Amino acid sequence: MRSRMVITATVMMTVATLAMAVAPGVCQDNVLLAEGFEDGTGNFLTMDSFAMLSVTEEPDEVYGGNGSLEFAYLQRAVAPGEDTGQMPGTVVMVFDEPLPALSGISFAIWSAESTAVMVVIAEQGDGPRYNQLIWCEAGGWHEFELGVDEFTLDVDGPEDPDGMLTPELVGGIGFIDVSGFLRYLAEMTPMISIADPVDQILRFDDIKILPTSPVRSAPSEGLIAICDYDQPRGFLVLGGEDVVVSSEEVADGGSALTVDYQLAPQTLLGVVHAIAVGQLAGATEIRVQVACTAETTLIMTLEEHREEADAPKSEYIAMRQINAYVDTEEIVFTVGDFRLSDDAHDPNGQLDMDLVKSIVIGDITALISAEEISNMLLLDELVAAE
Ligand SMILES: [Ca+2]
Ligand SMILES: [Ca+2]
Ligand SMILES: [Ca+2]
Repeated sequence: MRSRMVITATVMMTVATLAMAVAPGVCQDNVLLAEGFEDGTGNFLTMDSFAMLSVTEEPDEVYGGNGSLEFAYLQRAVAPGEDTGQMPGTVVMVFDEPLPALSGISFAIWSAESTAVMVVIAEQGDGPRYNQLIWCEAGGWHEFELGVDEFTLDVDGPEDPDGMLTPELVGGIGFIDVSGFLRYLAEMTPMISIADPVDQILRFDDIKILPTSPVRSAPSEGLIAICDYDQPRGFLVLGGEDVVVSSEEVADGGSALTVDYQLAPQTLLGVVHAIAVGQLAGATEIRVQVACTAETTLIMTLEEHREEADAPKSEYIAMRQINAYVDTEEIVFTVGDFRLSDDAHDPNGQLDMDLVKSIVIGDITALISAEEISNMLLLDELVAAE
């Protein structure tokens, strides 16, 4: 998404510019910096000149203590290169000083409209950017703890000379409501349903910058973990109408992702996962657990990263027909199952797993049948296997 590149670049250049001394942060043994919005909006800035940044003290709106940050803006499409003063849904927490021990971040977030938020950590200047997607379902507080090592380098941005995030160079953390880009995409293609612009509120509280990252269970031998869906992070949901994202407990003690939605004729819904380029090196197949309540034509698309700017996308597609109301089954796509999509181009004409930068799992039933679809799609344990 080239629009995302332009916007995150602008955000992070602004972060670097604004990384100046404001108020000293709270320092505890296990916390590098804490912000609970008990005394104003802290070191938060918005990149949206039409947005309102304030502290709410309404008891039923506050997560902890007496105050929470409230960020109100018009959720609307944002086009590539749009004026920096008009970046909808973008806030930044600026650090007073570098935090060399930065390893994780925890926070609580509340959203009036269900949306994906991209958390961005960037190195100063026009430095490399690292992203992590979280899903904020409307109407309740969600708690996240993210390890810096789980963030993915944005390959559409500047390269990172040393190949890893350097905490000493981080000037702040950005939060971007991704719906601005999704609305822009929806304007570009009739396959993605678009909602009218809407007044949106994000609330934040209890933000902690941590010297530790959460411990996650390691994947089994020979497997590369992509998304376990135990928490709503690592993906975004694109398209569909009346979309409700939830989770369902499964036997392994974790959770599966469930997405309820309607599809108008000739539209689709996709669950989009960002992949660190190189992560799938050596993989020969992709596996995912799937169930659905309507017979579904499921697609999986893999997109390769291209170094050349403005190169046509190299996108590969595989398809599978899934029966309704069958127990969760594991779907396996081997490299040989994928075909270059019609409007795509690949210089070497073959799918290179080590170049894959995104995986989309989509329901194209309404695109093919031209009928209205009501479905619940369950996904779990998206992994690659060697
Ligand atoms: Ca608070
Ligand atoms: Ca799971
Ligand atoms: Ca290729």
